[in-house]
Amino acid sequence: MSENFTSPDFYNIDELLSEEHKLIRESTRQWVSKSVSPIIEEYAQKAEFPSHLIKELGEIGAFGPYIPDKYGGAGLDQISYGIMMQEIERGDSGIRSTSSVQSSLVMYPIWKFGSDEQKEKYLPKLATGEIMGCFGLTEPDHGSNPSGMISNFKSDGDDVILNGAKMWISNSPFADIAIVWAKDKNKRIHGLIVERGMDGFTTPETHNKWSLRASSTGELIFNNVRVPKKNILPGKSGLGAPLMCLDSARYGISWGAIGVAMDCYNTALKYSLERVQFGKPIAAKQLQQKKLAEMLTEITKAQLLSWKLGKLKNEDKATSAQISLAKRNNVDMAMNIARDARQVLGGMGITGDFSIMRHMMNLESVITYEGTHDIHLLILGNEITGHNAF
Ligand code: TGC
Ligand code: FAD
Repeated sequence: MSENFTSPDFYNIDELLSEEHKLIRESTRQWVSKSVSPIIEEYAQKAEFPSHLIKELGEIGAFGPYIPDKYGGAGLDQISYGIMMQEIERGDSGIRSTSSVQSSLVMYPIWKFGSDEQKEKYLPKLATGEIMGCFGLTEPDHGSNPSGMISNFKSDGDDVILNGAKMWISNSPFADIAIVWAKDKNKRIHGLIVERGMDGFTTPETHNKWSLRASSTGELIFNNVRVPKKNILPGKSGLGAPLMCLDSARYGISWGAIGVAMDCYNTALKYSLERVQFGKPIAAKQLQQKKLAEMLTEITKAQLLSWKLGKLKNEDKATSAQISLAKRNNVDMAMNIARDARQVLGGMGITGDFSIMRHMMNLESVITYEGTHDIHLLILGNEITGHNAF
């Protein structure tokens, strides 16, 4: 199915894209069809991250697409970044996670808040995938409310001593560096670059997930870890710093969810045209047409939403609340489409012969991480009313 993938474009949204956008979409799409789609189900079934894809993700420019080329990024615009996330997530949300964590949660904070020395040391290697990073904000007792975090550090000469724990961290089991958010003695949040191999730093893997099985998730544990002060990101402190990173990643997810929805829609459409019951293809039945028509409607609305958000991001005008609206809407949209598409396939829909069930399970993580569905609603509620209901 993926080899001949064409995305639904009911409103001719392609007219809104540049030739460069379309080229990026085509090359990313081809890579996904060649390198991800044929192997991803097997890796998901055995709950293993396909680590051989890291080098290829670097080669197609999926690490830091919008980071300037002087730091090894591709220097592309925000719509290009979104299109790449759409295409990669069409393959699998876990592979998009790897790309968006590296880009928006590791390279972005180093680029925006890092010293020149940090940028030169880490960004070019992160862009190729020679080194991989992860992002530690969530703690066992502080998920939706990261400002309550207890991870902390104390000054000791040229170093700080870091203590605490993070959980649910994508890519932590194999990451070479972690961007860790922790409080100083004044309870102010800072970002620190913690390197694998530092004494007292461990990254145990989280097992038994039913979702994002082809992505590696784990903890970050800091037991008196001595981190050089030169590894603190100097450019910004406070909760606003990690939230700026999240804005960038949440924007990418709004596009990624469209990729999942397109894949589910295309699979359901093709199956419904081929599957005959009661003497006719099920596509000829009104109940199945209703599902397909509503899928196409929701995909079209989401495409326009993310494209306009990308324009606003290109102009540096996108607000956090606008990003919350798009992440929340598009992931929910993709979940509903995955559920309906699964039903169109009947019993076949639950097998690994098709991508739908894997997508559906992955979306249970996507709707939870980077701010839950509820939290994004509360962000919008706050924006509309001026009343914080967290
Ligand atoms: P609040 O008092 O509202 O704000 C604290 C400070 O931050 C500022 N701020 C922002 N700055 C930049 N961008 C944003 N989006 C911002 N939102 C708020 C704000 O102005 C304030 O600044 P200042 O100077 O006054 O201190 O904060 P709060 O404690 O009430 O919490 C707000 C809330 C709930 C919206 C926020 O904490 C939140 O978004 N919670 C959800 C947590 C979350 O999204 N975690 C994600 C963890 S990372 C992850 O899931 C990666 S998954 C990776 C993958 O595999 O793809
Ligand atoms: P909680 O915050 O405990 O929420 C539980 C429920 O309560 C949710 O339904 C929530 O919406 C609701 N709730 C919370 N507060 C309110 C409120 N004020 N009003 C109403 N309802 C509320 N984190 C990282 O830092 N880095 C990563 O790389 C990362 N990767 C992840 C990968 C996976 C596979 C998963 C599942 C999570 C990942 N996370 C990561 C963590 C993720 O961001 C958190 O799971 C998420 O922010 C929610 O936190 P929580 O799980 O502690 O849920």
